[in-house]
Amino acid sequence: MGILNVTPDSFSDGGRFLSRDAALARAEKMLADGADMIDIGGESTRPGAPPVPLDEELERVVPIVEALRAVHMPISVDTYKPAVMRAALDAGADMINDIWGLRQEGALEAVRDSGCGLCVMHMLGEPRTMQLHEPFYDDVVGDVRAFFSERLGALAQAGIAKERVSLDPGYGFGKTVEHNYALLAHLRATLPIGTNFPLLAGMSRKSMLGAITGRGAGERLAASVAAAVCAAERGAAIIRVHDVAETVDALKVWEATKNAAPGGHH
Ligand code: PT1
Repeated sequence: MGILNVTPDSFSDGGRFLSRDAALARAEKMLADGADMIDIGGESTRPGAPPVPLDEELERVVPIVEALRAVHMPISVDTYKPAVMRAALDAGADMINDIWGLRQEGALEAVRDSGCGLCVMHMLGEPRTMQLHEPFYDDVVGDVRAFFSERLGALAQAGIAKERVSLDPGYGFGKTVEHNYALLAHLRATLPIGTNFPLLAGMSRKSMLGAITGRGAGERLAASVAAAVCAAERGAAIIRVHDVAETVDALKVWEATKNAAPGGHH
């Protein structure tokens, strides 16, 4: 899954049509580099980022969904607002990626009848404040698993088929560095017992990588690729990244090890 931010700071062009073209070009490059889906986001949800008003998010996201839809790209939309979900689905989005795990009032109803794919992410607290106070868990992997079970119950109750759902532990969303690495090391153990939902992992360029390497946000490519391979090895089915070409190369090497027999024959 390739990340396409459509916030005003993400494209230097200024004018609206220019940025629509720039977004389309970036999406096309990510698909050519091997992405299977483009994740469009109109509001930054990194720690401390301010919320974006509804009309602003709609203005940013919907034209880009339409532009990508027109050239038949698989589209995910990263939003927690039910009105944006509805507008994105009307415009042809294939998936809704919700950092709030469809907990906002009206979210379940907004996605119920469309048949779209869903990503239910775990977050402790809310983006503006989630990293301000030291996040606390009794047992982070167990707590995330319990959260997934609760949300799966709510989705089932709303009549949403489980085949539509993927689950994401939410790296960097109300977690310490230790919590994040526990969730990476034991990714499969976040799945509710007896289930096999696709797991989505998003660690690209995040501070959990800076904490280990000492590198700033602009120099975390190698760490991001390593994290992606780790996540794949530990059961991630979908990996959300900025640097598609580099990640796809690394995952091809990882995948080649899966079919290799000890004798070196097929
Ligand atoms: C994610 C994700 C997302 N992350 C899904 N959607 C972001 N499903 C946006 C940092 O610590 O992991 N899964 N949408 C971006 N959020 C962050 C969080 C960015 C933390 C940076 C950090 O640096």
